[in-house]
Amino acid sequence: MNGKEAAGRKAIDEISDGMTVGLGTGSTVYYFLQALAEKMADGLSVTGVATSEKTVALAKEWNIPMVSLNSVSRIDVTIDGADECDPSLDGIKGGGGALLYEKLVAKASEKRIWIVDDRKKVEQLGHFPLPVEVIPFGWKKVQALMENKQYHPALRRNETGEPFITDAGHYILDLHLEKIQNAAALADELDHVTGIVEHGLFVDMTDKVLIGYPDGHIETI
Ligand code: ABF
Repeated sequence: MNGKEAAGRKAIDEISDGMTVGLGTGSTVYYFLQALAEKMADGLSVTGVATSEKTVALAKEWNIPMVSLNSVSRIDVTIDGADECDPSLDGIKGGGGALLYEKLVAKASEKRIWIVDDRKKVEQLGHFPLPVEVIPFGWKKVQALMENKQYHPALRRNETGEPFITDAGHYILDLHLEKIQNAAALADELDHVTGIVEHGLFVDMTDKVLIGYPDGHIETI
């Protein structure tokens, strides 16, 4: 068992019968969905709210009943991955391109839990490029602004070299910052840039992080 699988399977402890569960995106969440499907085969009953088309497809494959975010009044708990997490439980998300829907689901959740392996645990955010979701119209103007700020933006491209397109039809600029001195201040700055739909700084947006290690043990922060 690797760290991601250990964390993914441990997250099952947070789920109880009848819950509405936000289902994140990524390979760590894949292990959680697998464990959830096993528990459902033993009688657990939950309803899922997806954060990406990829997750919808996995949930369908494993017969996890899904509802849309618009149709639920409350999400009991959301289990999601992350790309980096620091000691204050702030993180960078969006390496998989699902940051906008993930943040919408997280904001609608009573409780949020991240599941990561030990490689995601950092002292300071920023080494992982910060995803910034932008609308295609005028994206080069936003890129130029980020360049002027020395944020070293790079348009995310897919394997064919075309711009990566998010589920919402947007582009992503990845900011190569290396170190983020003040995540809250940077998040506020990006929140006010016209053309930026959302960014991957999740500040004060998780209640618990389950960190899985290669030997299978779990650290909870
Ligand atoms: C998703 O999980 C994204 O926000 C993040 O980029 C990704 C991490 O993927 P993995 O679990 O595959 O490392 O929630």
